[in-house]
Amino acid sequence: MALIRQRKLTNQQLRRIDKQQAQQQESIDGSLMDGVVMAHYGKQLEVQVTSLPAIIPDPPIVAEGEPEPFWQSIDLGDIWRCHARTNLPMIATGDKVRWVADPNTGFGRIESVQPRTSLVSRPDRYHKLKPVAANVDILAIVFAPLPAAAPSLIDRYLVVCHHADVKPLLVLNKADLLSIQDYAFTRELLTQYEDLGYETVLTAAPCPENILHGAQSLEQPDADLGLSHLQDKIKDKLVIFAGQSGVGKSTLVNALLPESDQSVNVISTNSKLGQHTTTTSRLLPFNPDDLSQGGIVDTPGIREYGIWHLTPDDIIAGFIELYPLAANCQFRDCKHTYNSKGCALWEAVADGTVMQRRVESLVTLQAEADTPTY
Ligand SMILES: Nc1nc2c(ncn2[C@@H]2O[C@H](COP(=O)(O)OP(=O)(O)O)[C@@H](O)[C@H]2O)c(=O)[nH]1
Ligand SMILES: [Mg+2]
Ligand SMILES: [Zn+2]
Repeated sequence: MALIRQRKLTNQQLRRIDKQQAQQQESIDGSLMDGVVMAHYGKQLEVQVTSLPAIIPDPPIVAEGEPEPFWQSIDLGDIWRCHARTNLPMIATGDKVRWVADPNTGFGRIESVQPRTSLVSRPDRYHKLKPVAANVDILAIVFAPLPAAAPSLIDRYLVVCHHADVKPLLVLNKADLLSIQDYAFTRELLTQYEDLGYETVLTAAPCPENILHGAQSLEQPDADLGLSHLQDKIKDKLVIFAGQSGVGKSTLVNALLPESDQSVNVISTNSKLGQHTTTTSRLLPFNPDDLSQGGIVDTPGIREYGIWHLTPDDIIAGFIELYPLAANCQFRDCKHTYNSKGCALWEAVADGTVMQRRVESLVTLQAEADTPTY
């Protein structure tokens, strides 16, 4: 066995190292500031300045005739390109971070990540689970009379919300079509989820198809069929919109954001790194100057949200009315299928205390989670 020779340092050397480290730490501490991750491009991130550092660096003094060196002042609300320290866990859009900015390069470095209130993850194309949005308050599950709502998809998103610690909000969009298309079915569906304790809201997004926009709803003569009820519910919150294609997510998101052109104030750097291509997700604030007023995390691909990473127990935990009943099933490993012996869920279906389709949704999702697709 090879002997590892430890170099012995004298006390004086140790003291000197301690002092150097303390000095380095002090200079980092003075430059540290708060920020929020606004977008994520693989290795690079965009961070918005939400507090200024204790020590604000002075711009260089340029002698007459000398060329001006690159200098980027640190201002509240600006967005900087950043790298993360290598030893940090994976960072997501919406993360609150402590970071330092270097005015000489226009680049920042994330030093630490603050504790999260919630974390939405999804598998990347290699089926590896990636965090995509942190500190999201609400996941808006959007559905519509047309294309017709798929209740099992709503149940799937409710499971996702439960697992990510995000509050679900059921948004029935295209309410202008309610009086003519599938009225009874869609209204009943909404009531079912309200009875389970979930919040719901009706919207009609401003768009050419919406002929009733601005007019009064047949159902709620006093209600304006626009966005105000949704706006009330997501005020000061960070929201993700999910749901089937064609239900109006993009239309809603565009109507909720202050400028249709979501160009952001990204600090240009003197680097030659070129343009970024894809982003995993981006935070679009309701008020770009005040992130505490919330916003929308635009996350491509959340539609195809797989649940293979969840266990059957995780999944039933997301069925809030079924979860407490499962303890009464005759067998601990009950699959809760129609002919499972002594299944408490099906007894409750027979009693009419729970909905059959919710139990069927549960069984489908648990089976899916049991059979990974990769
Ligand atoms: N009638 C009606 N049409 C809508 C409403 N919201 C969106 N649409 C239309 O539905 C179609 C799909 O909308 P889009 O926002 O692209 O859906 P997404 O796939 O969920 O992002 C578009 O033609 C929209 O103009 C609405 O509230 N009422
Ligand atoms: Mg869209
Ligand atoms: Zn059972």
